[in-house]
Amino acid sequence: MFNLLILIAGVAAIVWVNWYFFMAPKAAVAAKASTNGSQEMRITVEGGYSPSVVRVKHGAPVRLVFDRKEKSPCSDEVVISEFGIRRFLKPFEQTAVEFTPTKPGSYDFACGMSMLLGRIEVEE
Ligand SMILES: [Cu+2]
Repeated sequence: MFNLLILIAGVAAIVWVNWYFFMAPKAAVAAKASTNGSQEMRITVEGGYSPSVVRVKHGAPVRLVFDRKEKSPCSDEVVISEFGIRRFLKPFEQTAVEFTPTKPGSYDFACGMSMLLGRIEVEE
């Protein structure tokens, strides 16, 4: 009986971990307007992107500052294909990426191997 309880708890923990990391909706964080009119967001790169979902408005320049806190080869590059961006991120440095979304939509960004994932939500 006790073993069964441990089994159930174990299965529940595994289900929760999978849900949390792969299916839970990630809250979008709105970029902040800077003095020069661009929308800025600092994204920490360490085993993933934090925040991973960034909300911006269309029609104004966006400046994403990737703050890479690791040297794992996985996050060497960041790719935002919709905006034709593929940029090398130096370990333990900040790399700014700029583009201007012209229409609303949801655009993915990822590491060079599409393992680390993020999303840019462009609103009206
Ligand atoms: Cu990768």
